[in-house]
Amino acid sequence: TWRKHQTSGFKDKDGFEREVVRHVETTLARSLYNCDEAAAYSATALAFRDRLILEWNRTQQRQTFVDSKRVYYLSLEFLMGRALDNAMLNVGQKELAKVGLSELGFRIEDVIQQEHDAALGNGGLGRLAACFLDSLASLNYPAWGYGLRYRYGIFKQEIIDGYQVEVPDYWLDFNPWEFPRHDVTVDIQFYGSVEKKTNDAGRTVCHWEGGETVKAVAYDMPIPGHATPTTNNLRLWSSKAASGEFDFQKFNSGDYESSVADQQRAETISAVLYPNDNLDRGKELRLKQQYFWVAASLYDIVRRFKKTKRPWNEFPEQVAIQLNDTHPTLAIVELQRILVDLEGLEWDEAWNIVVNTFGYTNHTVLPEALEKWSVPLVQHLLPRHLQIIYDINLFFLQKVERKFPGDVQLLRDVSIIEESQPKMVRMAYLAIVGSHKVNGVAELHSELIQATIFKDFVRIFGPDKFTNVTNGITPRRWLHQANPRLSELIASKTGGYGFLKDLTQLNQLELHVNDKQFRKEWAEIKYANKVRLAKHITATTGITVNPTALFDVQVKRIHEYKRQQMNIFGAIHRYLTLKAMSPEERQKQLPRVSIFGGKAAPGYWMAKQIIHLINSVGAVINNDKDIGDLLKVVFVEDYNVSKAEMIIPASDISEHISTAGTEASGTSNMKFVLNGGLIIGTCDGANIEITREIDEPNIFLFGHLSEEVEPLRHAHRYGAASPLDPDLARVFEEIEKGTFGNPQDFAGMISAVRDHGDYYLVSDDFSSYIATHDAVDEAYRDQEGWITKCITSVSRMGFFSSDRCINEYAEGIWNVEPLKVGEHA
Ligand code: 26W
Repeated sequence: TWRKHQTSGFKDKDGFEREVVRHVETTLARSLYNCDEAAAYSATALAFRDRLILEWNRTQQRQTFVDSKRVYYLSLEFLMGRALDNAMLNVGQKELAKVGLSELGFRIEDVIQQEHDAALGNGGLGRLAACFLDSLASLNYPAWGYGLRYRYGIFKQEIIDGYQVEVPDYWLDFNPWEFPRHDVTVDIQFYGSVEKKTNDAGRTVCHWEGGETVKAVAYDMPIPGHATPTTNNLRLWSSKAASGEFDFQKFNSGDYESSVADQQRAETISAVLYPNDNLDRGKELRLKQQYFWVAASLYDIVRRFKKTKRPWNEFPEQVAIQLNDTHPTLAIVELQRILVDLEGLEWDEAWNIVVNTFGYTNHTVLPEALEKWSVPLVQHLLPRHLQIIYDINLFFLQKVERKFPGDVQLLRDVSIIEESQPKMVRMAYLAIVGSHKVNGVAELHSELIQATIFKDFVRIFGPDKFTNVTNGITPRRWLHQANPRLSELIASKTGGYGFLKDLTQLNQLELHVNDKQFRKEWAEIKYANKVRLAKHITATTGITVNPTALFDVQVKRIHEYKRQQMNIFGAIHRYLTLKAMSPEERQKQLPRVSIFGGKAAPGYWMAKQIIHLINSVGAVINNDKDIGDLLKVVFVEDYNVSKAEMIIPASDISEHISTAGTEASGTSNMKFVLNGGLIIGTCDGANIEITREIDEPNIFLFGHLSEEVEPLRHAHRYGAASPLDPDLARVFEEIEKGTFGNPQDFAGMISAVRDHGDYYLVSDDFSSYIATHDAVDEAYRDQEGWITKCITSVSRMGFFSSDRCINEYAEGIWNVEPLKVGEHA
């Protein structure tokens, strides 16, 4: 029915083909006779883009006309992946495109594969932002995303001789999905100084003067909702020299080089995504990126509000801004500056508006990830903002002093300014003080931040300011697009594709859990997905894997807290166990493929060592004649969103094995279960809520609990810990013998566990990890029982849709409502 309102789709396959041909012949200036798959992709994408932009325009008009409250999602990362398949499915025209392309001589799968991922993010936080955009549009919320248009996204990973090598990801070569808005620009100021002046009313006002100016240019990407005409906007800012292409004065005076240098300096701001995930390095260029993006976005938001001519006190009724972690926290300061310095509001009135506008989401408890900026750096780059931060802090500390008189320690602890050498601005504290709601991303995580890093703020502001919104994922991309056959099978049992917009409808599957034909098709689909992945593995690594083996997958950023090292130690242990068996005994073992994927931050030495060990272990095991198909170890190069879409549907068991209390949520855990895979995991992040939903018999949990972690670490520090796990000791011995290459290469990984306090408790959890993997084998031998677990789990995953999650934000934090579409054309 929604398509009745949709006026911009292709009427039929012929209409689609005409548009493709037109783009091939005119936009791409090619003849149909030398149109390869790349050109077919470009033309198809352009044809769909034309359609999307019409709906985009209508959506913007509708939202302007209704003028209800809008949501602005500020994120330094949007890990979008490919757009074409998603666009075709969301507008409901993939079938038509498939027929049309085949009549033109192309297979739609091959055409889709031509697209370069938009990889403007590191991992979980960036992909979450992308899922949120999909849900916001699909649910018809008036919402914009704001980010940076990096020229280089996350690097491409190559594995050379077992080592990670980073290659730049230049993705803008041909990007049909963006619309440059050369008329939408904002001048952004840096450096300079602050002058105090008295205005006509006798009031002191601060002027931020001088310094350097850089131009922000808007690039818009249409975000189509699923089965709705709503097409929202993702606005990404690109930096340019403010004075045009050259500074003509410098140019004319013969200073050609420095005029080019100025231009390049400006363009550097949006040049590259910082590849650190969960590590704050305090680089000046990163702070420049943050302010550049935040200032441009706020200017845009304020400009839109001012057009409505409403009084300032209505700002929070019209605007909700969500801070995706602390990266955009300067937005709080910038809005206060706009209101006080530029719009002339009183401090308190302005601050009320600010606090009621912002919400802050925390995504990590790792102390090394909590952002701090040195006061001298902020002073230099943003002198007026530093003054405002000091004032915010002063008024906040006065409030604390009134509530807890004489508690000097508390004042020191909660101060936005850390009294260190040099002094530091604690961005999370600033974000809490400047927001009306603070949320974590899974129940355990939200409890932990309230009990640990933010506990003083709970005392000061009361518990209502803090809340939980458990993460979710979009079932459109992570089921329908990634696993079309499973989606179709589910639709055949649940009465159509309604589950894609109301994921709780999956619960109807449970009625069919004993249906023989259904179970058979279910198993066939999983097998076909494994065959597809097996082919990719062979094509890219030369390793042959048996698709009937148990596929055991861990794909995510490489980090010690995620414990890929424990996984590879476990694989070595399995190898040693197999080697010690007689050939007869070996015959009875279950074949397994241990699949890894993920990028290490370029400067993260230990993570790179882990990748090297995985590859070195694979090189030995995969070529051991005694082992054959019983164990393969594979590292899939360059894990990204489009690889995830292939890998996740092919998994039997996936690993979510972080040290308890360290993984805020995890979102791939949800994707794996939704695609009919089971989980081995710790009691951490969203694993806990997944267990609650799908029930304990359907998940393989192991390891110490989060409340046990501190006592164990303490024991390690004071020499009171249990001795090294004997199986793990045996693994270390084998590495040190040189079985997997030069043991020197892996000495750091071993000593971190054995000699340096085992901070991530690899040894403490190792025996239960191994035992639980044995339980996985046992369960997998019972194929019927396994399939029952998988179907039951999928049927109970409704809670983890990002639609549910976005509705919770909308109700509990933003106070916005969906816009009824079709009413105001
Ligand atoms: C300052 C450097 C930096 C960069 C990125 C610090 C921290 C980050 C992110 C907050 C790290 C991140 O991606 N966190 C992940 O967020 C996901 C979405 O909520 C969660 O599912 C993951 O558990 C969490 O690690």
